[in-house]
Amino acid sequence: MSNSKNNEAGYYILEPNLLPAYLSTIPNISDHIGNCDDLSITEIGDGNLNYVYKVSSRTDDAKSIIVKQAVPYLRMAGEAWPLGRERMLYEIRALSAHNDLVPQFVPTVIHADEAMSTVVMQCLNEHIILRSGMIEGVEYPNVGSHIGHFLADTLFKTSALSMDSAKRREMMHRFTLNTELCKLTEDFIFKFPFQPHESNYSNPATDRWVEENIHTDERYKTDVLHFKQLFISKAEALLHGDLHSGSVMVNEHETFVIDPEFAFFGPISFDVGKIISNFILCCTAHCERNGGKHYQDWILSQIPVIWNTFESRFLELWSEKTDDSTLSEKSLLSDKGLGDFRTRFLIETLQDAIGFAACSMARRTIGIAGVADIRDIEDVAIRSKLEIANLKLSKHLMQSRSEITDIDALSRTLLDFYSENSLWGKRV
Ligand code: ADP
Ligand code: SR1
Ligand code: MG
Repeated sequence: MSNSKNNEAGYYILEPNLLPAYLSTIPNISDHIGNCDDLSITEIGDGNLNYVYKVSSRTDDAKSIIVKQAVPYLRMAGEAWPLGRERMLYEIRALSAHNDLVPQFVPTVIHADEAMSTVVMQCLNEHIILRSGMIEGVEYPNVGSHIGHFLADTLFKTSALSMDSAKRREMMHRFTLNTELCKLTEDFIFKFPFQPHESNYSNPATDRWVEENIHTDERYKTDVLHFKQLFISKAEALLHGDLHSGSVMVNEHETFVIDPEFAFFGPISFDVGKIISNFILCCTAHCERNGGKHYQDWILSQIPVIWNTFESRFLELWSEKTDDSTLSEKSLLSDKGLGDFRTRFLIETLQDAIGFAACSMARRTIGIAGVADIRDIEDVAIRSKLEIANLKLSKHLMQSRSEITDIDALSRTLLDFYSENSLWGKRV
């Protein structure tokens, strides 16, 4: 192949017909999919950026793998929007780091090919995307605690609370140049949704409200800018960087976190806030979807489960630390001083997570990359009602975050908002 998409040494786009030959060069691949001449290949990518294939043995579907390749453009926009393939390098590095830290929550990597911007990994055959399950109103008994556990372990163990100074800087160095994806976040989460922009989504029933209550609200936009600055400048831990409910795969028992291509060293509260915002967006959607109040209650119960598991596991890891990290400071502070430092750290993380959640809710409502929970609702007026509700809630959370000093206060704030705005669904 010799077109512009295939013009770099060692790289070509893995069209489905090229996959068998490519896979046959991977040592021991037959252990995973059997004979490479007898494969079933399906493109299952529903993400915004890359191509994802499920490759299975024709005779045994249990023998399946996932092949994910980055192409040199943004999939959702097409070839006219170039995007460097380097993102796969960071996905490979983050998957490897997460496999070291929390192997129970991430797919196993079978083969990583930087030249081809491709990763071959375990196929989560018995799991579905959390967003899809939540849209259908499925309650996953372990998902909140698994997400909290994933957050605590990945974030604590890559922070200066845990790592030795030099090792941490070496690790940061391996993620610092995830430039293009950080820039996507800077623009598509913290900028374009908050101003008129050609990439923004439009619902005629919502547009005017956005113009009058978002684009002209200097106070709110100043807060958004504050969080953009935090995102850019607070290199606290190795983030997943795109932890929404489309990056989590689940079943009744297990939870896996996929798609860490946005990984970089940023504020812990960004990952925490992003996933919480996705639970809130889905909660609002079920005011009109089939889950109704019953499912909304379940969703709202999971937010404290995520936070409480995150907090208790984070503190457990912290208290186990001996004094070899940059910030554990057992030799510097008394137990009381250290306790105060920990308390302040966690309150700040919660409040910043609420601010990031507010930004994320607005971008998923106004920006190009919406969430199916809301965007797939066909009735324009109903969709608009939910969009405006999410934007009002974003503003409310942004404004009240400094008064929220524990997770119960966040739960009360959410409950009050849904009650005061008549946002409970019919099924109870
Ligand atoms: P993108 O980077 O384009 O956002 P994702 O990594 O989110 O792509 O993958 C797109 C879709 O492919 C996911 O929503 C999921 O349905 C499927 N997928 C990705 N990884 C796996 C996996 N390991 N096992 C099963 N399905 C997967
Ligand atoms: C153009 S922005 C695309 C979005 O999709 C990814 O999942 C990230 O959330 C990114 O912001
Ligand atoms: Mg992705």
